[in-house]
Amino acid sequence: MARSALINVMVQTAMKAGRSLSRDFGEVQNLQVSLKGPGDYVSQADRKAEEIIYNELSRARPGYSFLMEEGGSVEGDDPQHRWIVDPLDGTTNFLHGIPVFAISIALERQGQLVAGVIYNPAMDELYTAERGGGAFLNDRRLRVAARSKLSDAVIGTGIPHLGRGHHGNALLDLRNVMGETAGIRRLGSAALDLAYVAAGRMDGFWEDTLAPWDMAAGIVMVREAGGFVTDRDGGGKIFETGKVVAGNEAIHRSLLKTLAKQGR
Ligand code: 2AM
Ligand code: CA
Ligand code: CA
Ligand code: CA
Repeated sequence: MARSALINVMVQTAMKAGRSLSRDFGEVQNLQVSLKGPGDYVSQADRKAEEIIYNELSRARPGYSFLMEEGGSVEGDDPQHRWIVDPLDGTTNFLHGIPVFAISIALERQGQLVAGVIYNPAMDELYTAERGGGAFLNDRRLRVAARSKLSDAVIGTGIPHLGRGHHGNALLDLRNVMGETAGIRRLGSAALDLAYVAAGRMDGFWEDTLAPWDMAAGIVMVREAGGFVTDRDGGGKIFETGKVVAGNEAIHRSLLKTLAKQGR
């Protein structure tokens, strides 16, 4: 498989940040950790990986803008291009020694998502996608799962810790979807949830209260694997609402319907 120059830059960057995360994963007990909000931890590992990504991408594509989880927005001279970066998606897993975490890098051109790379260094799984060029896991072309019935489907979700007593809506959704599927999975990394949908490992995924950096690369991945990704109303306001629903065409449609049910 021949990778484009753009994907190569993103892959080299993600791998370099991945080596940094792998080193830190080997000695998580020594990392300094702080709390940004309820259940939202950040460690030196997140910050180091983000610095590597920022430096590498700035050098390879001078002037591009950035939106990063830890560093926020950086306006470049080139307002047409923006990197959307989560240096460590799944920090809670990482800090607990659970090898389910990833680096997520996406590129927006004139407001359109055009490329995504998601890398889980602990499993050495590299997901790449470029608009119009398909999605890949390492060298293998990806395709969303073919299951069409929600009752056969394994569906991923996430339940953010928003503080005591603030889980009501997520629990109602969970109850509505759970009864209609073959199983629910909760990986703890939205980027990997979307990558798994692209790979056909999970049939669908939904989550509320996500940020652009959690989803950007995953959205490209699922679409390039033939899947559908929208907000909860079936529209394109995913970043604006922070709500995402993904799957193949049939599962995506069924999920939207189930999530719209009474009691929510
Ligand atoms: P993070 O590890 O980069 O913070 C898990 O469901 C997803 O939600 C992950 O992508 C995780 O990203 C994100 N997340 C973790 N804590 C969160 C919180 N308190 N609010 C919203 N999202 C959160
Ligand atoms: Ca975080
Ligand atoms: Ca994240
Ligand atoms: Ca993060």
